[in-house]
This record gives sequence, structure tokens and C-alpha cells, in this order.
Amino acid sequence: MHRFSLGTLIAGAVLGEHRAQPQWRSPPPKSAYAAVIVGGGGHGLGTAYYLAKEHGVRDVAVLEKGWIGGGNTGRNTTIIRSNYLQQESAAIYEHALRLWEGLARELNYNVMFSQRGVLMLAHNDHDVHSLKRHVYANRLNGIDNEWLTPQEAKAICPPLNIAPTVRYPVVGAALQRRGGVARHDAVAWGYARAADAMGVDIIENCEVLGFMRDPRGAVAGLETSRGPIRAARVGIVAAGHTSVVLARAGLKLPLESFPLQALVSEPVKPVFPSVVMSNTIHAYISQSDKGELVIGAGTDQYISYSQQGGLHIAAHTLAAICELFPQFSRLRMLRNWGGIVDVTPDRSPIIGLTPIPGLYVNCGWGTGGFKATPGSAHVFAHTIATGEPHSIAAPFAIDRFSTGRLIDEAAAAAVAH
Ligand code: FAD
Ligand code: PYC
Repeated sequence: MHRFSLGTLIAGAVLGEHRAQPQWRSPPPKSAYAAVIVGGGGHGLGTAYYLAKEHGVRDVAVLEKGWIGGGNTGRNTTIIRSNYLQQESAAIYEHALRLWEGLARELNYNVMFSQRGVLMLAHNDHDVHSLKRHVYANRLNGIDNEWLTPQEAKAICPPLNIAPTVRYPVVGAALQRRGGVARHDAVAWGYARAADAMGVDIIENCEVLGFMRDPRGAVAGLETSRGPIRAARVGIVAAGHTSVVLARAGLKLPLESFPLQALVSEPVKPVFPSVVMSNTIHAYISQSDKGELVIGAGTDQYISYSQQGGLHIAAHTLAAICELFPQFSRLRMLRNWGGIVDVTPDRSPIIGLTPIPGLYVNCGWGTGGFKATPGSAHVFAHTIATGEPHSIAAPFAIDRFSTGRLIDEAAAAAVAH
């Protein structure tokens, strides 16, 4: 309890980016907990927070093999939107977006959520039909989304090149004004601090290596790099590594893991007011509060656990960015990195119970789970606390791969997957 110090706590909450993070001492694990969450990303930390806050389950540990927020939570390009096509997806991403809108206040931590609008570009007739279909479907679901001409898109994002002579001209765009970006590590730290204050143990450098089972076959605890930890309820939220972790329990899920990369430019003065994504040419871009242009590329097309993407993919993305925004062609790139995303056949997540009593899983968010963080954590905490799927999570159960009730979101992100 109270392992975040007050001075740094205030610095983190009031000053946000570029200031000291809360001081943190990871406690030694106890021998048993009511519930254990495996994975200290935003989804896992958020799950622990909602377990404690909304369900009174405070005897909880979050086990993280590295440092909290060091996985995809700290590596993503932070695009937040809820303009998904299918009803089930719209419901969960909109649930998340509403939680984002109150998150800084809820956590008393500046997560720097900025609703600067997400523009999705159309470059040909197929894009126009597909994006307009999203606009209409979203509006039927009460989600904001609107269709813009190229000139209207340029008014939202002045650097956009709408010349009709380029290879992939912009012929229109869908705009979700409530979409935007947030500060990724602040989300992890905000949930961690709030969960910690309610008694949750957040244990870093603690890798889960195996599962203990009781005579009925139900989960009884975990073998970890810091010794055995007993728990009758275990939630796995280990993006990119879920299949590795669950294989240790003898479970096989329909997941494949791929590297996905991003890069940032040298910092420049504020020049880019919105988020722009292009599905067709696999490029997306925004500007961080530090001034760096944040650019995302597509997934590598082979299975790998390397936290680095192929340079040819970054080069392809940069070529597309320079065509859309010629004024950035001389900007130097400062850093690039990768994360491992786990992808399901229908590109929708898996949330819910497993065949092993007491063992729950939340995975398969692929290239798009950052935006889902608060919603995913909220419904997963309900599922673990009650043993029943939350109504928003129910369609995302594993059995859809045997019933055939898939939730096809293959065109949901602007990245090749
Ligand atoms: P993570 O933050 O990865 O947390 C899982 C944790 O589990 C990790 O910290 C890992 O160390 C830990 N773990 C793994 N195995 C074990 C073990 N055996 N024992 C203990 N701990 C373990 N999504 C969007 O919505 N918008 C975007 O713009 C976006 N851009 C992206 C760009 C990139 C380059 C990448 C890589 C991803 C992007 N995503 C985006 C996807 C998004 O980042 C993820 O879906 C989301 O962050 C997953 O959160 P998480 O908490 O589940 O995972
Ligand atoms: O889901 O919006 C998204 C996204 C953008 C880049 C990666 N994922």
C-alpha cells in the first residue's frame, strides 16, 4: 500500500509529460492472493484497478515479467477511436472511449487524452464505399463519424496533400471528432497508482512459468520466477505472449504473434493538429506533445517475437507519409521500435472464460488494443469477479471460433494484418 510517494504523485498528476514518474518499489509477492493478473500493461493494471474499485476484490497481484507498461502499452502510437464496423466491436470500443473521456479525473492522473479527431483517408472507390459503410454503421450505433470531401479533410489537417496528381490521391475521408490520442505510459502509471492505493500488489520482474491445478483441474496458482503464488482466480492479459503463457496450461488458442513497428521524427513545433490514418497505403501519423511526429507502419508478415520490425516496411510507410505530407520529406527519424501483437482469425479480441475453471483470458487485440484499455479492463474485471462474462464481453468468448459467430474487423486498423 502507498508505495507511490506524495511529491512525485503530485508531479505526475499535475505536470504530466516530461516530469518525474511516481517513485515505485515493487513489493515481494505474498504466497497467496484472491486473484492474480498476469501482465502489467494497461489492460492488466486496469483490470486490477476495476477489480478493487468496483468489485471490492483488493487481495490482487499483478505479475509482470519486465517493468509495468514496457510491453505494447508503452510502444504503441496511442490512436483512440470507436469507429468500428460490427455492433459488438462498436459497443466495446465506445464503452472504452466513454471511459477515456473521464479517465484523468477518475484516476486523478493526467493521461493526456486529447480528442483532436481521427481522419481515415479514402484513395479509391473501394475505400469510399468501405469508409462510408463505417460512417453509416457507426451513426446507427450512436457513434459520431462523418464523411468529408478532400477540401474539408484539408481544413481539419492543413498539411494534407490533396493534389489529384499524386499516386494515391485523397478522394474523401471519414472523421471521428471524438477520436484522438493519449499518453501511453501515463495510462499504465495512472492505473497502477490507483490500484496500489487500494491495496493491489504490483510485482515486476516476475515471470509466470507454469500453472498449479487442484484435483478438479481448476486453477490453483502459478509457478513464477519469484516462487509459487496460489490463487483460485487468474486472469491472463499478456498481449503478444498469450499463446506462450497458455501453452503452459495446456491450452491452444487461435492466435498468431507478429512484430508491429512505429517510429518518431525529430521534434518540431506544433504543425499537425489531428490524427491521420490511411488503410490503403498503411500509414498513420499524429504529433506528440513533445513535437515528434508519431508514425506507424504495418505488421511484418511472418510470425516472430522480435520487438523490431523490418526496415523495408518502415521505408514503405515513410514513402507514403512523404507523398501525403511532402513538407515532412526532410525530417529525420529519431527512433524506431517494435512490439508483438497477437492476432485472431477475425481480428477481434478474445475475452472471457477458458476451459480451465478459474482461468480467464483477455487477448487478441492485435494492432488495436490501446484504445480499448479502459473498456477491456472494466469488462474483464467484471468477468473475473463474477465468473460470468460482462454483457459487452460475451460476444468475444472463445467459442465463437467453433460456433462460427465471428466478429470480422479485418479492415479495422490502418495497418497491414
Ligand atoms: P501489454 O502492454 O503488452 O502488456 C502485457 C504484459 O504482459 C507485458 O508487459 C509483458 O511483459 C507481460 N507478460 C508477457 N508474458 C508474461 C509472463 N509469462 N509473465 C508475466 N508477464 C508477462 N492500439 C491502438 O488502439 N492504437 C494504436 O495506435 C496502436 N498502435 C500500436 C503500435 C504499435 C507499434 C504496437 C506494437 C501496438 C499498437 N497498438 C495500438 C496495439 C496496443 O498497443 C495493444 O493492443 C495494447 O497496448 C495491449 O495492451 P496490454 O496491456 O494487453 O499489453
Ligand atoms: O487501431 O487505430 C488503430 C491503430 C493505429 C495504428 C495501430 N493501430
